Amino acid sequence: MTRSALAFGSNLGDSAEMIGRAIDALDAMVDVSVTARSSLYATPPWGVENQPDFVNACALVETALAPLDLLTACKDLEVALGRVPGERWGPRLIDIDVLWMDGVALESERLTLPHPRMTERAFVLVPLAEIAPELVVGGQRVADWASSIEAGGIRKLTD
Ligand code: PH2
Ligand code: MG
Ligand code: MG
Repeated sequence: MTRSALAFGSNLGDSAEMIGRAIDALDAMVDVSVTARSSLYATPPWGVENQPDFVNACALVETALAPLDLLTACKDLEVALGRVPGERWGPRLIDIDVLWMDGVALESERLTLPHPRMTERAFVLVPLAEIAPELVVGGQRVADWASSIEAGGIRKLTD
């Protein structure tokens, strides 16, 4: 089993409900167990600014799946939950990103690990720091990345 960190985002529909269903569905998979889930956070949209605020969260899992199989499981789950193709960085019902897998450095067409932009995004770092402060990416603890990033506008929702 390999430890992995996942990020969840949604800004269409009942976003809190979508993220909860996504995490529950992952936990129900035979090859994936959720070991920690962060609080939900309301976050200002990044990339394309003219869209509703997002709800974001992170989870830690233990998985028997290889990296690309975990990615496929996440992408299939997005579709099962109703995601339809849309603009890059645009509004979405549910987005599930594989951020990190223990001991895995990978650069492929479908997946780069650790996620190349995770240390630049407060909407990832703030929830991740809540459940995995000691995780090291890019030579620094997630807690340190999170405390040095501009996180204005991010609000913790009730958990
Ligand atoms: N996801 C994006 C683009 N912009 N902004 C926030 N705040 N949260 C997201 O999850 C997000 C985003 C593309 O995946
Ligand atoms: Mg994303
Ligand atoms: Mg994605």
